[in-house]
Amino acid sequence: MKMNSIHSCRKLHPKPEGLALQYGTAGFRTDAKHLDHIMFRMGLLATLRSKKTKSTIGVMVTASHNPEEDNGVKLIDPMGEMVTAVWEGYATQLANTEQDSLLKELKDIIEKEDIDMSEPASIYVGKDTRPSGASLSRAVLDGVSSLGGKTHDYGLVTTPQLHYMVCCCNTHGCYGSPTVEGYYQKLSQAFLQLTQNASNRTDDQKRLLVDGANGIGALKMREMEPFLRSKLQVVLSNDSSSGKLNHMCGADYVKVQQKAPQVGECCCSFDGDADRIVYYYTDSKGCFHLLDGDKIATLISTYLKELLTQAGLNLQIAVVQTAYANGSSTRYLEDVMKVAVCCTKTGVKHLHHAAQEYDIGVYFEANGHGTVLFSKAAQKQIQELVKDPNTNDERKRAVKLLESTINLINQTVGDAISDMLVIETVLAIRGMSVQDWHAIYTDLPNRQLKVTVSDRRVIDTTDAERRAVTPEGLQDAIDSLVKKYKTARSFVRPSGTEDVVRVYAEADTQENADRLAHEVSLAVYRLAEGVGDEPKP
Ligand code: G16
Repeated sequence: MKMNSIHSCRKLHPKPEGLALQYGTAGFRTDAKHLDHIMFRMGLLATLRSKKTKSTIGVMVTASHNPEEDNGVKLIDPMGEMVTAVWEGYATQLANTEQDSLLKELKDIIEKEDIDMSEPASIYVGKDTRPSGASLSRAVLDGVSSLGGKTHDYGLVTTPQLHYMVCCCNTHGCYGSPTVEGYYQKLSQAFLQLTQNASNRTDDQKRLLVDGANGIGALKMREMEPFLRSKLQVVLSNDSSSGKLNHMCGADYVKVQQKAPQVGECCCSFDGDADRIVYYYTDSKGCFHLLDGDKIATLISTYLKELLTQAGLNLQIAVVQTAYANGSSTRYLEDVMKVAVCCTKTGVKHLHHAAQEYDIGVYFEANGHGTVLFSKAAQKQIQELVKDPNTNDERKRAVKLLESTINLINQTVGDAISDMLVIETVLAIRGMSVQDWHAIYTDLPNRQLKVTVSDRRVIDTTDAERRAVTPEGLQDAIDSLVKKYKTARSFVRPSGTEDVVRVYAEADTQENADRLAHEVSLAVYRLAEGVGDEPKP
């Protein structure tokens, strides 16, 4: 092992003494100026992971929905999924080790994991459009080369594109070709195939206003447009040409503020690294209507369930949600659609794992982060039925649609571009407008707030984050506040991407949801050492 080169290189990326950061919901995230050493060390760790798994590993430099000044890093495992929990632990240890213990920490990981250091290593690196991305991704590359690993720097890509590349590489091209062009070709071919018979869509119905959050998604959408051959007319706003990343735009702004950065009959917003999407429209009275991750999960699972029935396939389909899922969506899925629903902690990694338990697992966080997983067995059954000469026309049509839908979906992770094309496909095939989709069920009014406390780790939760275990008295306080309102629910949890506690409340009216969220925020502020002024209504 080339310890000498680490010795010399680590001087370039020193860790500020005492700084401690956690590998959170989606990697490390904080102000970009604190991240140089983290990036270098994640380059080192990714190299070890690559040697251990004998596969290509991804490192994405992004802070997604966070403000432009922040940055972060996510590690991507061989099949394009998030790195495993044990390695998240190593990431935190390595990140927080003081400079003079760095070599010892590396040796500990190598020993624990029994890594053969003579194995080659290959790392794919990507970044979003943040100004800090260039120097931070160089620090990742330095880390990899310190341990003799090889890198492929994809430069500016969306997070899901990098996940896709990693999966393509490790499946030796079975998942697709590991290039940005290969990604556009795979998705656009599936989209064109799926929508070829939905020719009754008017130009107005093909028109979609896309808010690119002033980020990488806007750049990549522009590149992809010619591949869609006018089957979808994308009108881009917040396209990175002038505005600030995620500022008053993007999926997180739309979902949390419940406000539209653009007015139209059919709009969607990506987030900063294009792994989330939400839809919305403004009606003739000027009212804003949101179609979030829950609505997307409902639309897609209804479509897949219908195709399974038409194809005569007996595959189990389930929807995975988090505590943020609107109560109405869960009721609709369970009671009307008769689909199994399961709830996990926040974080795509948790939903992804749960979805792998089913033949078809549709997972979406309410914030618009999600995708669909098809088990190997399910994909095999679908492919066999396509080839079976005895399949009648109706079944053949359904099973071909399923096959193309699988190609359109980025199964490695939530992907705003892929999800958008799936949604447009479903709407086109079913002849639905966004307004028809919105009318499927009515969301319970809800509100999300943030509270700043001196140490958000004092809040510990259980039951998929639906109940607070600490600080003492907080859950009792929430329970008695919830009792004051009809069809109400509320929970609190420490964010894993920002230094805040998140508060969620839903109730029978918007006024009550707002009131409950505020009262719960006050309880958090008082019982968990709130910082600054008391939350105002
Ligand atoms: C990340 C995660 C999501 C999570 C979101 C908010 O999204 O990938 O799973 O829902 O952060 O997490 P938290 O509430 O813990 O801050 P993104 O799009 O920012 O990568």
